Amino acid sequence: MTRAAIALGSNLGDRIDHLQVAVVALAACGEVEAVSSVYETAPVGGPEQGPYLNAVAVVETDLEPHELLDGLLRIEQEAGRERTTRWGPRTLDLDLILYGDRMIDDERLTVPHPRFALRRFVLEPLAEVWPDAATPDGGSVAALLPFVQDQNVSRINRRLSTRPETFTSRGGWWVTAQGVVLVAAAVALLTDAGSLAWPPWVVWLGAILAVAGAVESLLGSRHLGANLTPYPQPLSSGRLVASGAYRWVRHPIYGGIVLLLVGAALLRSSLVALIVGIVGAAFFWMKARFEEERLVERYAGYAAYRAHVRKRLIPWVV
Ligand code: A4P
Ligand code: MG
Repeated sequence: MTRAAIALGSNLGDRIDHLQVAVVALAACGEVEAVSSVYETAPVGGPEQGPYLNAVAVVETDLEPHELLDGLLRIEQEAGRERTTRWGPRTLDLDLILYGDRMIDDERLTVPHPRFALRRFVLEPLAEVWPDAATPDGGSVAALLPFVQDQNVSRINRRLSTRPETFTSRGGWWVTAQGVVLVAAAVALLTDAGSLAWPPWVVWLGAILAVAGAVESLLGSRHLGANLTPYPQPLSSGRLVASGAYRWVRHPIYGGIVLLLVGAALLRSSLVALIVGIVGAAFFWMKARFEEERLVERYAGYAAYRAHVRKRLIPWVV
């Protein structure tokens, strides 16, 4: 068994998913002993391109170095890797950084990776999982770190798992809770009408809010087309939905539901429904926040989209 370090990088499409799938797939190359944190890193070299997510995995392997390289290339292929420009954007890049303390240099493989010592996006995660790894000059990985501090690298709050885990399964709790909120609102609206004697203008305000909410939700779903998710998921190659309602507000469907719930409660003069509506507003605000954290991790372009479209749920309001 030999200990090998593999650097993972992605800046195209669903970045975190590509890294996650790769970590699980690495089991075919050996035993995945440790996986570093995930770092968002400024691109080094190549054309102008979006930021990368990088990480390093340590694998105990029985494969010979060239067999291991073949395994890595296969995983890259499965992630839809296309080779166009050198150092250009990529769905997934897997580089063999170290293979024990072996030195290899032939037409297919150079180990240690020729540029790893110059790159903070490799050294920082590598130092986390294998700090005393020997470098060709006889030093250690940790000792190289001070020389690359000027490069922009920040650790994100997300671990990669060696077992398959999906955004959908993690989002399952939110979807269930959303169902509970919506059912509670429907029950309150049906059973508690007229519990308060509100003046007519409040009832009118409720009608206006409810209609505005329905319009906002419908506009939101219309611009998602077949890709019906309530947030601006990229359509293809990382291009975000940025048309229609999504030019003004980042979560129009959720925002519309909030307006509809509160508006309908006022319209029906129902205190219980109003309370459910307010709880629902807080809930959808938190759900939108959770999804945004995931989207920022996943898509290189999402942070820029967020800076451009500032409102989250209701245009001009919040
Ligand atoms: N090859 C030779 N040695 C190795 C090795 N140790 N590991 C050969 C993997 N492959 C190795 O690789 C081309 C060929 O290199 C392979 O077929 C293999 O036979 P490639 O993946 O098509 O090309 P590449 O990755 O674009 O080339 P290179 O020169 O390895 O690129 P780098 O140096 O990996 O740079 N900025 C940030 N922030 N984060 C990044 O991850 N990555 C790059 C790519 C540029 N800038 C980046 C990042
Ligand atoms: Mg590569």
